[in-house]
Amino acid sequence: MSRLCPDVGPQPMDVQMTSSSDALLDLFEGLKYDGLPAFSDGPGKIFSMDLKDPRLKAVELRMSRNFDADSFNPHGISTFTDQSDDSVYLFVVNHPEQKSQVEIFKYIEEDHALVYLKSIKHALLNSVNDIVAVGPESFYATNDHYFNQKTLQHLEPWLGLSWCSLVLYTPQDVRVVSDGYTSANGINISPDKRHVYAMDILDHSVRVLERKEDNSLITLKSVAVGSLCDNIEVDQTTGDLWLGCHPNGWKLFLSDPQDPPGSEVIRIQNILSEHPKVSQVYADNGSVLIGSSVAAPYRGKLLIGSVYHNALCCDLRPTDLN
Ligand SMILES: [Ca+2]
Ligand SMILES: [Ca+2]
Repeated sequence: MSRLCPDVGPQPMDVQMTSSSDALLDLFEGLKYDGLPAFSDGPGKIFSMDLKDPRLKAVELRMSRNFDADSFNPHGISTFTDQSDDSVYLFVVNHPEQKSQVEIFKYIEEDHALVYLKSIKHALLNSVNDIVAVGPESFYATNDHYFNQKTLQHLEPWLGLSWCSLVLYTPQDVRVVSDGYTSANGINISPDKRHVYAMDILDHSVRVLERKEDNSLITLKSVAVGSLCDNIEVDQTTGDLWLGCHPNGWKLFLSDPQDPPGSEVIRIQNILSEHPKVSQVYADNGSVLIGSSVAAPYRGKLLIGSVYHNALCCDLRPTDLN
């Protein structure tokens, strides 16, 4: 069984499960991005949704006044929970006027509020797609393009270059930690924080990297996924990867309402083993959900976000639960 979430506006592109006290929430966003159609003229927003509530009600998070909400154009998101005081920090890739920067907020769950802390800009963070937070002010970021100039960015996919990178940002240290990606997209981390997973979307593969003490990353392998996969969610209990994918890149690019792009969700089990299991959990020709970009499992349900559409909530089949 599946249904579209009633009050999540178009383009909940990225989803992040958070856990503070016993409540689990998802945070959503809307995006205007070069090369994709925009569905609203207004600035982007972040929502929370309590998946335990069957009404699937989304609540827009209030942002503190010291943040420039008018130019907010959010893309990838990630959270970090400080174990010392249970503070939750929300990191958001933002593209004001098509530039790239990372915003850090403190998330006050009980008030449905985001307190703006700081914006991070750096020459190495030139075309950020997604981030994974590893400290209150530290993260790994993916760059989906190498060039800064828009015309060259449009050419990049056709040139077959593998010049995109992963960047580590900490207040003391900013550097490229992995390179050779055709276009680096979603990024996430294993539950024990020892492995990082980064999607190379045009290579149809996810790269598995070992994280060292000094935050450097060593490539262990690439796992073929057979689709254009976008964002990565990691099940905190099983360590499985859940990928929101674009089964047809041309349709995504053309975005014809008469022939919309479809949706696909792929799960990878035992990714660190010699024989990872890659399986398709959801597929749709666009008649139910258009342009899936992320999928997050939660207690037998799967929440799928999209670059074009509302969010979709499905019940997982019993065979997909283990
Ligand atoms: Ca993300
Ligand atoms: Ca993405």
